[in-house]
Amino acid sequence: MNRRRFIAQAGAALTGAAFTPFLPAWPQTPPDVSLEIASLALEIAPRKIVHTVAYNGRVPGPLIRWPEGKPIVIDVLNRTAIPEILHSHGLWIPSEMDGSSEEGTPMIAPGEKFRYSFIPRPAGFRWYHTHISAGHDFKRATYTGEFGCFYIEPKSEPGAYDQEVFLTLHDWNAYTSASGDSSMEASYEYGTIDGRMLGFGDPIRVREGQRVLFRLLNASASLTHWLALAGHEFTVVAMDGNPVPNPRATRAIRLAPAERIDAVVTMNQPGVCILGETREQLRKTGMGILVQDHNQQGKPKWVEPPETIWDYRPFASARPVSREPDEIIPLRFESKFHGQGALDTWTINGKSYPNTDEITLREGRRYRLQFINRSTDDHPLHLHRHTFEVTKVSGTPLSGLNKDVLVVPANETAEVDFTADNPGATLFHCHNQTHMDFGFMMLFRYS
Ligand SMILES: [Cu+2]
Repeated sequence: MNRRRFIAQAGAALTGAAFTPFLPAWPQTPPDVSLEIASLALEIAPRKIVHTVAYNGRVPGPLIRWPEGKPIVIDVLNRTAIPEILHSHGLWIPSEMDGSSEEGTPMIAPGEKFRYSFIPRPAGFRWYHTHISAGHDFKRATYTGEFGCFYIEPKSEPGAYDQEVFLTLHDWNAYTSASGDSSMEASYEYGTIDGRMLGFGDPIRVREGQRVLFRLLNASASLTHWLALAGHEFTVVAMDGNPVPNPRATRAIRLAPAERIDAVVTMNQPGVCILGETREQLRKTGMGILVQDHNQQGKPKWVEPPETIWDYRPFASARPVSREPDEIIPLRFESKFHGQGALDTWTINGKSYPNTDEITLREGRRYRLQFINRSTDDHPLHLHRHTFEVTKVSGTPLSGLNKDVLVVPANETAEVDFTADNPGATLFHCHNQTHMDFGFMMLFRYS
């Protein structure tokens, strides 16, 4: 709308019978990014439709690519019937902009708009997603298509690759099914990469000998995924957007919910290849994408990777951290079984959110979180607004591995250190949507 028409309409409104006051409540400067949250019928394969919610009518939402340190303004309009909120995952931003109502960011009421403005940092592969709870409604929150990649460009990009490809993994149409110990967990009807089932989207086009940098995000609400690419090797260069001390090659990659991996692949197996879930039953739900050499046709190739156990340790430095923390915070995770067919509830040090203890941090101090997983589930643990250094995994000290999500396997322990350098309420939770919604969450506050 141009200015003249705007004034004309405002005038018409003033003289009209149904007078509504016209308040200039909204900033007049245009945003850098506009996101609109609305229902979407997403065709993940011909005539296979999932009914979901997404940003700007697409899955994933638009890639936000932005220079580190340059202020950004993101307007989010909520066209759904429930309050929404946008979390910027992995960024060092104020609590009021972080997109967590528990930290104090306002919710966006149905039909309303909210302006997020902050300085994106640190550089690297971050992402954005909804941060509402789903409870028993598996059509809400991170079960939907409300996610997108957020790449914060460093001042200088090493650029040791020929092509960059962002890929997002997601699972759809969740239903509850009994796990081995007869407690309930989510299973899914379909899996997609970038919103399409294996074989139904555009293939990734490459040339033989090309070095392709894959930026992989698992945006599933609760499933951990394993990926392989038809015999190719992935050289993992970053985890959760942060360079790893010891980049090394692997035939299969494990990505838990909310984790990211940057990996370089030299395309040295011609033809059409499947980049997909290593587990056949999940590949059959659609979790995969074709990688095609420009000049080649043929039957898509799949090569089973050698049996792999994922281990963070080889990517880190084997030297223990030199600095001891100022304080150690033990966090014990347990589940409460509520009977056959019911969802478990979760406790941190014996209490469920919102009754979990609040941890008080002092600015400038270095803290060690001691994760003690006394449950039979793996947990992708996420700390908002800070980056932590993984300092111990399965009893092995290590250093240099900086992340914002860490998987602590069933009945294992791990330790991470972080500096309290971003005052404000800070949420800590399991990134499995059901675990989070049923108690697995706590707040850190600064004194
Ligand atoms: Cu969990």
